[in-house]
Amino acid sequence: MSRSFIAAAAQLGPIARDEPRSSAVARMMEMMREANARGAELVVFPELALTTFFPRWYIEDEAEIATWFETEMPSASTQPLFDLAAKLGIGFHLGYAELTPEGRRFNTAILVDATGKIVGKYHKIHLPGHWEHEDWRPFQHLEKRYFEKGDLGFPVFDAMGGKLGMCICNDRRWPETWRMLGLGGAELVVLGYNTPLHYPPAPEHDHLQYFHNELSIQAGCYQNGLWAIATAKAGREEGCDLIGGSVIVAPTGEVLARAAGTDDEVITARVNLDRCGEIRRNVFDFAMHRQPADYGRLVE
Ligand code: CDV
Repeated sequence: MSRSFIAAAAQLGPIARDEPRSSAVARMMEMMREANARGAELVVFPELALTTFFPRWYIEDEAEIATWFETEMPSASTQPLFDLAAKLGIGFHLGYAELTPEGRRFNTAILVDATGKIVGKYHKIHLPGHWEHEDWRPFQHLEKRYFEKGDLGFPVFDAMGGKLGMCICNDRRWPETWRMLGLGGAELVVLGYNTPLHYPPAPEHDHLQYFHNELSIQAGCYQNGLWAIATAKAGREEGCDLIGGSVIVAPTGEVLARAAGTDDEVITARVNLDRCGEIRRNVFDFAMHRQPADYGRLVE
């Protein structure tokens, strides 16, 4: 497979609380067709892409919580997306809430190859938010309540002719995420996010939400010499505004494509994995310049 290919971020607009998975999947299939028509070989969908962002509600009833989770993948409602990917010969990345056979709950992302086969899985490690209902918040962010911390580390997979890693939303703000993936040899990192425009614990930074999104991704790409495709679920979802700003970023840190709005939108750019060397053979040549013996505090 060529190490130079067109890739797409397929940003989703809001998903209503009562919108069935079949509707979200139909929207993603339409964007997959558009990405394919533009020559894309990989399409990246957002975090928790099958439903509304349910951690904004406090739910006590276990049976009700379970309705937001997938017990199998592909499932009856997602099978059409897998079938279309195989028919078009296009790979994809998808985020969803996973309930394992052992009853464990994860915020999960998968990588599916051009034959429709799952070739990689990641469980979100940096879970933001809180555990219990907090009255003062205009909306909740209960990821710590509904999900366990990821147990798979930061794996890197052989895909798209190179090495591909994943992370999910809040992970992108942490330099450790990018460094772990960079040290694992990742040449492309794909991720999805649901980022409210209003961050209740620090509202004085609300006007910086788009800036901090790009800052984190651009820094991660540059400091590790890798590509990123970052895809939002965006727009006013059940009264909560989510940022858009999906981007495709080069190893130089340059933004090559950016979503313009906050609805369903496909952006594309050519990803040439050989360009990682522009950074990795130079200022961030890890073997030559990294000094891990002096980084002990990072893992204390
Ligand atoms: N889904 C997320 O992880 N959202 C966080 C918000 C809550 C800060 C984010 O990092 O965008």
